[in-house]
Amino acid sequence: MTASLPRTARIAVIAGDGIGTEVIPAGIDVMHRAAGMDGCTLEFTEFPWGCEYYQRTGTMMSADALDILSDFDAIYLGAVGAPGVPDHVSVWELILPIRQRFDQYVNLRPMRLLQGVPGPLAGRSPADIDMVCIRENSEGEYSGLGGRMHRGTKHEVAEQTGLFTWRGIDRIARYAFELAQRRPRKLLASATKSNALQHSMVLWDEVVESVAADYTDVTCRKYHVDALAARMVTHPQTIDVIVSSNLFGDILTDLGAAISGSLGVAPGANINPERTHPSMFEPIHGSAPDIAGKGIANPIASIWAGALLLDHLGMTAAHDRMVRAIERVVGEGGPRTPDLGGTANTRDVAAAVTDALS
Ligand code: GGG
Repeated sequence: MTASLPRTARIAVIAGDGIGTEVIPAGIDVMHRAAGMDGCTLEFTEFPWGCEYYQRTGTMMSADALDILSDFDAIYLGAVGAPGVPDHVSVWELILPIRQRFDQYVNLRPMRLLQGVPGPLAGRSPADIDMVCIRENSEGEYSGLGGRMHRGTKHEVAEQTGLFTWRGIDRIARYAFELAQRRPRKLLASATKSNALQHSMVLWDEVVESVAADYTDVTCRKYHVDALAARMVTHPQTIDVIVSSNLFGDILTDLGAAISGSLGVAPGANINPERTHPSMFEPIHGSAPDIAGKGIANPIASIWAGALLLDHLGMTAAHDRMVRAIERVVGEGGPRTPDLGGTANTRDVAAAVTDALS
């Protein structure tokens, strides 16, 4: 029996700061059109949360923000961060509480060199760079545990504790193995550092190894994260799915975006696989204050994140249509923003992707 297509979806939008406010409207336009082609209606509700809100009110979101967001089918996030607001405030008062409260423990980040993009690695084709990172998104190095003592003195001490649980590693590893099983190469690279982190990463290795026994059709190899970073550059064609801790995945996916040509093309999905809470979709880039306001930010990462959102809601045809349109615009010499060597602006690229939907 085929599942019926959802007819409407309610999506909370937090465009946030900087270029988030430029790329998210572009993504919304494309999503409306792509979903509308199947007769689906998307209702977007925008929330003014972010650094400007913080500067006015002293908090990044309203006190009831998480309760409000819990009523939506999904959350579409732009970027947070602005000069004058410490980065740990913008991340710890908006992105991380949403991920943690809604148990979005999977951070899925595709990293693909699209046809026609001049990536920085000489001689590499799209077949060589086609990876997905499954980053643990609820604990690890971003558990928030720790503190500072003797502030402002020469005796100051800071402690940041990574929290790794058997359950947290087991569930992210299973998600990654299941994804690897559905991909042609069926390869899984586990990012570790158990030679130096003798508690957390040894537990990580043990749990990943025990989960591997349930997925014998997947070839799983562990790599120390430093060696894996080098391998992504020197032998990207050997990497398929990566499973990583929170911090390692954050770093590896910026690297993966860079070898795919630009951070401006890299989407991310913060997924609650059990669907007990809404999932959140975002470009992986930040607010880019250096180019904010110029209208030249690449909207592809946001459009692609929007496609992942629709796929999560069961609108798979709309997802496929959006990804094909991105591939067509980039691959057939359509408009490009400066990060990809072009001179087009955000709106030109979004309009070209909308026109390429079919
Ligand atoms: N696109 C959302 C954004 O602003 N990301 C910036 C960032 O540093 N995020 C931290 C993370 O992904 O953990």
